[in-house]
Amino acid sequence: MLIGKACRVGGRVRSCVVKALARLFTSSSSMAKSKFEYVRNFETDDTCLRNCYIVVRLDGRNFHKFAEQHKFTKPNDNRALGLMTQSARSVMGELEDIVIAYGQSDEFSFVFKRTSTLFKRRASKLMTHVASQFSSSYVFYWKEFFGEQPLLYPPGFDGRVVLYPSNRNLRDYLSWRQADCHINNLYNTVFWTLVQKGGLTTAQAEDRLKRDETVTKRMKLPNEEEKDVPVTRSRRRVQAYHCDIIGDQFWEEHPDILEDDNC
Ligand code: DGT
Ligand code: MG
Ligand code: MG
Repeated sequence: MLIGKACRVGGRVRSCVVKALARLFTSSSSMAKSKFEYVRNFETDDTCLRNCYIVVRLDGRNFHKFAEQHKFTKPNDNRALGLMTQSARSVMGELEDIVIAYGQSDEFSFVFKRTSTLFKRRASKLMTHVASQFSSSYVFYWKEFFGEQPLLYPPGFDGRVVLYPSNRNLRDYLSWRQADCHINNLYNTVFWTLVQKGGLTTAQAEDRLKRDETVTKRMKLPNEEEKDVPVTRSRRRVQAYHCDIIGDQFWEEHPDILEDDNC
């Protein structure tokens, strides 16, 4: 408004006012900057330790309810599994340093190569990029997998970062997630067979499984390998596998995933 007034008075006056204002603005803004800048020091350093594999694990928020409201089939919904895998592919497409991703149920683990310098190894950057890319992809590709079944509300995923310093530790981590998948899958398959085919109520099936725990522990599912997905990258191509990653065979067939322990 002041500048407009000065304009009418004449060119010289206008240029003086503009200069004075510019001086005032720059000096006060730089004062303000220096006055407030100290808040940066409240940011904490979250650089991940060198030489460690960085694992980001995501897990769906309240998927018990999400699965029910979106009519996921029990115990396993192939559409949901496919959508999770597609979302993980999208994450791997964006973040090149991920060497393997393993998923089951509503979770996915992403392993960054141990020598990665992506985002200066900052945990929060890595985790939030993985979580946001995964979540937006889950929504973006929903229709491809669920067709006419509408997405009723936006799903969310939590994330955590864990560091593993050796190949053994990393393999044990992935084995732990796969063993967890098999145990849950076995229990859920027997549970829902008792309900859907055996005519038991859910309470009766739960009670029955409590008593027969040793039987279910000894059973093996015929197609259990299809309920989880390690997604790996070989020379930039992302491939999905449904296979055992606890034994040695997978690792012998993919020697490029793990890096030397003596790096
Ligand atoms: P959270 O993670 O603490 O926010 O809570 P939830 O409810 O996500 O619990 P979580 O992650 O321990 O368990 C995953 C839930 O997702 C579990 O209740 C079963 C459901 N879910 C995942 N995949 C399937 C599926 O293929 N079919 C069905 N029916 N449910 C599934
Ligand atoms: Mg969950
Ligand atoms: Mg879960």
